[in-house]
Amino acid sequence: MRIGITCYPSHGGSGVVATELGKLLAERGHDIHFITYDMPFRLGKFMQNIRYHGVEANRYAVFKYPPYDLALASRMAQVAKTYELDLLHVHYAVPHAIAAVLAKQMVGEHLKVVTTLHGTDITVLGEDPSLRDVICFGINKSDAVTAVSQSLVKQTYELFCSDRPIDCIYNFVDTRIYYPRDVAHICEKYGAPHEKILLHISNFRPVKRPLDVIEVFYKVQQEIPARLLLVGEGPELPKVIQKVEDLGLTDRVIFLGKQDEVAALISLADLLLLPSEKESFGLVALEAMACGVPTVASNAGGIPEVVEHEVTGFLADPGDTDSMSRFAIRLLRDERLYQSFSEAGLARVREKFCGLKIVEQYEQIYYRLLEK
Ligand code: GMT
Repeated sequence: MRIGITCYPSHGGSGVVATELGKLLAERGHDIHFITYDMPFRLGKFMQNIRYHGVEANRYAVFKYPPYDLALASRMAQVAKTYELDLLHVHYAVPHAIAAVLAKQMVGEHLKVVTTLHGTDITVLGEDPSLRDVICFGINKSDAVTAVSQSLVKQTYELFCSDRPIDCIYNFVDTRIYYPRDVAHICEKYGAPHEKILLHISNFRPVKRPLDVIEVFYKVQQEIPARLLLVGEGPELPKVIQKVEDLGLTDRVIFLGKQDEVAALISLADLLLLPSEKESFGLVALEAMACGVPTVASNAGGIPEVVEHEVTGFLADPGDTDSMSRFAIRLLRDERLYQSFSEAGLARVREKFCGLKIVEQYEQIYYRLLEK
């Protein structure tokens, strides 16, 4: 098949999933065309059947806002015509689904549109009156819609009262990249051998509750020698830095900023913290599981579909940092429990979230549409 993929190319779960899916589809012989405003950061090495088409919005002086959505729709249509695409698979509803529907109108009915909902495009933006109707339009006019967890499927139905079918296709990890790596040689950079390493990776937006990460860590390090690695940047970061200082944790917390390759960093950690307010899936918890690292998280949204409570990690209500720290301490102190969580996580990844199985589910949807 000839497939156009549009996503946010910057750091973020939806862009990662879209890029990894494109790479796997290319490995299976499909022609993949990324249509994005920048090269997706995970695209990596050159592959003959992957092309990149940039999107540039005109900044003409009359425009208060450069018309990116229209430029995207126009580029999608252009690429679809030139390369005779069979379908556009867009990740994140706003504005990608709407731009794709517009492109389809320019190109013709034969161009199919698949929209994958990732979370905040529904749970946050879907509640914004300025976007609600247009998101609903994008969902209803797509030829197929998928969501990354059952929880997100349910929330989409509730918010939009839509009766169009939405398939749940879980996110996945490439286990050739995410596996328990031997990182002994870099461990000493981040902590002494007797110290446990806790890790948080996010975009530091309020929905991730990064201040709770610091609270949990504060309680853990009172009981167990530990360090905290923080990966990513975002609006809450200044508050996080302040809290780290206020609690006297400066020499225990390491800020690593944005990182492109996190597999080795994850393998370095003993525990991942993900105390989010909202989370449709929690890709980073899956990546951690694939590296044999258990997670202590909130039970928000789709997280319980990824992290099995008391089997591969522990879950508590968002904001309940007392329970989260108690769970973390219990897990870090009990070697046998830790080992069983780590092994159960690896098995769960193989069983439910392996790339090959997931890519086949997307292919089934594509073939179903093209046969129609
Ligand atoms: O977490 C974010 O704010 C980024 C967002 C994105 O678009 O990258 O993440 C969403 O999509 C990821 C990939 O499907 C999911 O793993 C995240 O759970 C989801 N984030 C939220 O629902 C808050």
